[in-house]
Order: sequence, then C-alpha cells, then structure tokens
Amino acid sequence: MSRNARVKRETKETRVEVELELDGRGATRIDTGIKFFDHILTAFATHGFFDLVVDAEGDLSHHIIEDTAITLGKAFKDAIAADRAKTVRYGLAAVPMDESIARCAVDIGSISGEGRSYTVLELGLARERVEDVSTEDIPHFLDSFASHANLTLHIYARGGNEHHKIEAIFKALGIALDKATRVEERRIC
Ligand SMILES: [Mn+2]
Repeated sequence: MSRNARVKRETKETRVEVELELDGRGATRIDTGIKFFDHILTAFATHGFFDLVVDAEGDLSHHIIEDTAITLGKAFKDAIAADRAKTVRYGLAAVPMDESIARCAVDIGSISGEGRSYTVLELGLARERVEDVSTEDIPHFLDSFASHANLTLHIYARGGNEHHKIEAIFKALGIALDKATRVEERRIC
C-alpha cells in the first residue's frame, strides 16, 4: 500500500507544489517564502509523521497561504483515497504549549466521497499579525484545507500568546490526522 500524492497548482497569482507521504517519518522540506507559515507547516508534518515537501511562491502572502491550503488539501484527499478501507477514520488531539491549548477533532469518513466537508473553528485569535502572517489567514487556511481534503474538522483553541496558540493548532491538526489515517487491521467494514 502506497499512500502518497504529488499535486501541482499554478495560477496567475501563485505556483504551489506539494509532495506528501502519509506513512512517513516527519521529514520536511518546506519553502513558502513566509517564515512563520514554514514554521507551522513543519510542526504539522513533524508531529503527524508525514513526509512533506511544500514549494510555493506567489505575489501576496494571502494568496500563497490560501493556495497552499488548497494544494495540501488535495494531496491529502488523493493520498488517503488511494486506500481508505481500513483507516481508523476519526482522530483527536489536544496539544498544550505553555499557557495555550489547541484541541482538534477530524473525520476523514467522506474524504473519498463527493464534496462533503464541514469546518468549525473557535480559535480566539486576537492580534492582527503573528510574525510575518496575517492572523486572519490562519482560519482561512484551515477552512480551505478541510474543504479541499473533504474532511470534517473541529478546532478549539485558547491561550494568551498567539504564536503558541497557532503552533499548537498545527501540531494538533497533524496528530489528529495521523491518528485518523492510521490503518486498523481489526476493521472488517
Ligand atoms: Mn514556535
């Protein structure tokens, strides 16, 4: 069973290439030109034990983040759809980072089906910017990712430091997706 995907997406605004191996070791090569975005994508892949290559460039950071979400979502959909029959389906994670905590629940049950996804986000983000990322691009990334991967995603976060909160969100997402995509031999239907 080979669960990987390679997706390229090119528009007038951006060019994004994603290579994803679900059964990886958390090896990453990520370059979007946006330092904090690279940091949280690396945390996502490292803690989800995905091998992940992301190569992205574009005109504006909003476009790069949005189009990376779309491309990564499609890569997940393709990689999981290759063999979903025995996956666990649900994944949960709660990740603390000092004073912050992020809780994430995912359902990949409809990932190989038709266009059914749902996103619920209560992130409590207050500041306008974190490092070199506009805070509003974080929920936008998560929503775009979930809808293009066709998954149901709930994320709830609280804390006092926005960097900690967002980093915990991406780690929790990686861990929850790792659990949901794990193969369970006991499953017979
Ligand atoms: Mn950090």
